Amino acid sequence: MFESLSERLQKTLRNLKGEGRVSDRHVQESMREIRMALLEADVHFKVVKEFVASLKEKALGEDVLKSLTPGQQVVKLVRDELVELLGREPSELEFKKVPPTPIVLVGLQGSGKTTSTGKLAQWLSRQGRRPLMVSTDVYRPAALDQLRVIGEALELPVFESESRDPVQLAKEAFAHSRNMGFDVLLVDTAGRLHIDDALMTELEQIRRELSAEEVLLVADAMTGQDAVNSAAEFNRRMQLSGVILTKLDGDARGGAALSIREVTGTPIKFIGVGEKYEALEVFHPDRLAGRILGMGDVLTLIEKAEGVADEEQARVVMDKIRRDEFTLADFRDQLRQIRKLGPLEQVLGMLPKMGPLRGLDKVKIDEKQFAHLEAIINSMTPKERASYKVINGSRRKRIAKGSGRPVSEVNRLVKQFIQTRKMMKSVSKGFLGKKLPKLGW
Ligand SMILES: Nc1nc2c(ncn2[C@@H]2O[C@H](COP(=O)(O)OP(=O)(O)O)[C@@H](O)[C@H]2O)c(=O)[nH]1
Ligand SMILES: [Mg+2]
Repeated sequence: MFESLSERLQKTLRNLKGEGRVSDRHVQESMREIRMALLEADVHFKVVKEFVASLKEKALGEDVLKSLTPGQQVVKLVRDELVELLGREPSELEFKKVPPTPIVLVGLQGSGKTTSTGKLAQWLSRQGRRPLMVSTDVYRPAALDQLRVIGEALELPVFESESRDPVQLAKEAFAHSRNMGFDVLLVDTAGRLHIDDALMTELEQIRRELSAEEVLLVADAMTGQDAVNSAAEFNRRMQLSGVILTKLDGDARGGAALSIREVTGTPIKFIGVGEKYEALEVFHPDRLAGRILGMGDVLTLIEKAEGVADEEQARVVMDKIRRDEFTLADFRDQLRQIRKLGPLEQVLGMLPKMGPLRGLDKVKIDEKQFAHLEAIINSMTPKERASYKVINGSRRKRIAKGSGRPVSEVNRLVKQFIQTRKMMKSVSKGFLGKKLPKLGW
């Protein structure tokens, strides 16, 4: 899912990241690209307009243009705007103080209500709740059978009765859950191909009779703008408390996810990502934003790094690298900085799983190695630290003795240092556009 949107956004932002400085023009052009990418992903045009306007204002702000890493800053802005659009914090189900809590699932026919009822029942039961399911879709006998089959497969109870009146059925099921100690009642309702008045009246009655505060709209992400429009209509009639966005495993372009919250003001609470009953996830705005931008937790990493290294210091290092003046002493400083970020494996684990840094997240790091590297550099004379080229064979032997490490390790360090210089040079030219030279450890 979201592949084309991610690809386009990533490409645009990659171009920006490569720039040491960005100008107004760069930002304007990128905004145009972002706008196109969102429209192509089927995001509602009003949402796109506001999104880009707000982004542009921030991106053209002093902070970004003057920053050392303007491209990165823009990426961060895009990500923050996406998170904002998607609702910032995950939105949880509200349970009543006095159980049972009724949860009514509504939506168009085929959107995934019945499947989601089963998925949610299982999810709740795994959370330690005791859910009961009921279908009020009395118009199609097959609908009742469908939920019964799901209940059997999940080994979770489904309420049935003689009644063929949807509101009556819901009331009976509610009384049954209270009497039998079920703490959640999931009400799977009938759907229509289009929203119609009779159905809305029926759903509204069910909501009122059960005093249901959780009314979840089940919307099919594959239907794009239609899902958004019907969500707006359902919301107008039903006071929705949230959305379950289904079929995000398919080739949905993602526009629905990005528009629903903004258009309805209703949070996405869960997403359906497959036909299996396990395929239900709590919706995390930040994770989806990250996924769209294909960036793993790299922003957390940037934030951490920002906390450790101050900009001025970073500027000095960058200048040194550009002028080829990066020394072993600087290398040692950098090693110390990196270690301050935390255990290295954890740091590498935050890198994106795709792109040029692919695979680095799985590298095993021996923390002791870092201490050894530092010991070796400490055993060098200031002159050696300032210019690695003087470190000949006899000096290497002396350094090895002084640090208590084998000569082979000293050799390796010098080699690594040379490679790191090379790599940093290409990083300083914008690493996301280029392949990284292989690291030697
Ligand atoms: N791929 C995929 N299919 C889903 C998902 N949710 C539901 N479906 C499928 O969508 C179809 C309609 O689902 P159903 O629950 O009967 O929809 P209802 O008419 O709203 O009750 C079924 O074939 C489901 O297997 C999902 O998250 N991913
Ligand atoms: Mg159904």
